[in-house]
Amino acid sequence: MFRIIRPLQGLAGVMRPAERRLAILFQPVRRFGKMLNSSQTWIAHSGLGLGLPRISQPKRGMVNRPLRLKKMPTDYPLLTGSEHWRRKARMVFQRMDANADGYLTKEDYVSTAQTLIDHLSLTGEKAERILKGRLELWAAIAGDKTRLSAEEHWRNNLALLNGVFFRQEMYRTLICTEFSTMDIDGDGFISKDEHAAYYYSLDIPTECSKDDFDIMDTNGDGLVSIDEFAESFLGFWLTEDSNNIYNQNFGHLVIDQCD
Ligand SMILES: [Ca+2]
Ligand SMILES: [Ca+2]
Repeated sequence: MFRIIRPLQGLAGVMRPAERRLAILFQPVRRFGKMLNSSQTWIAHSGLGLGLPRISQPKRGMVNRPLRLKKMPTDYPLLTGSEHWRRKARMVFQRMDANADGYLTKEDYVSTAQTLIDHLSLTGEKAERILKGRLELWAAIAGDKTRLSAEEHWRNNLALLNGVFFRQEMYRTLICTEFSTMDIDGDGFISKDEHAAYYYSLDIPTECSKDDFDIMDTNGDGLVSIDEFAESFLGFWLTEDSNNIYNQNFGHLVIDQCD
């Protein structure tokens, strides 16, 4: 099993807050240098050469243990980019395109983060963590691009998600970063209020939050753990089944209207 990598220490202490917000504390991408075994050879390498997977190490509030997954990312078939899957990707694009100009930019991610920060009157470390998490998600998908069209967005996602780097390593840090942007108080769980606030920040009707939260909360304890979140994240992004229970889940997706 892989382990969640220890938090990155360093620059935060010597930078001014404004610099810290914009700094991307990424470590160099680890090249995938080992031989693939036979069950992994079907995985495309396409995510490796695009300059995409610059992703930071998990920060505070993250679990320092392997994710407990019923199904590993390598167990999901390669995505084909089906119409259904692209529809999901388009909806995510629309949710993230805060100014609705048809392109995703860093400013969209800053804007959605700021909406959440203002909505909950967050200050200090909490506000900075939310902003930094959103910027890391942007950097992970944008690579060296400054803006993405809807088509570039789904194509980048498809390449990233089918890449061996994502399927074997990067999924953990991406899931942790995404989880961190929803776990606002950093207690290691997403509460119903945190989930609703996340929806609010992406202009998703908050009345959809309860049902989507309950789908993720598989043990019914009223909280979404990172393991429960990881199942929904992978179920959403790595399946093309129109009946998958997580199609209307995973935070920033609502297909059409919730009922
Ligand atoms: Ca929490
Ligand atoms: Ca739970």
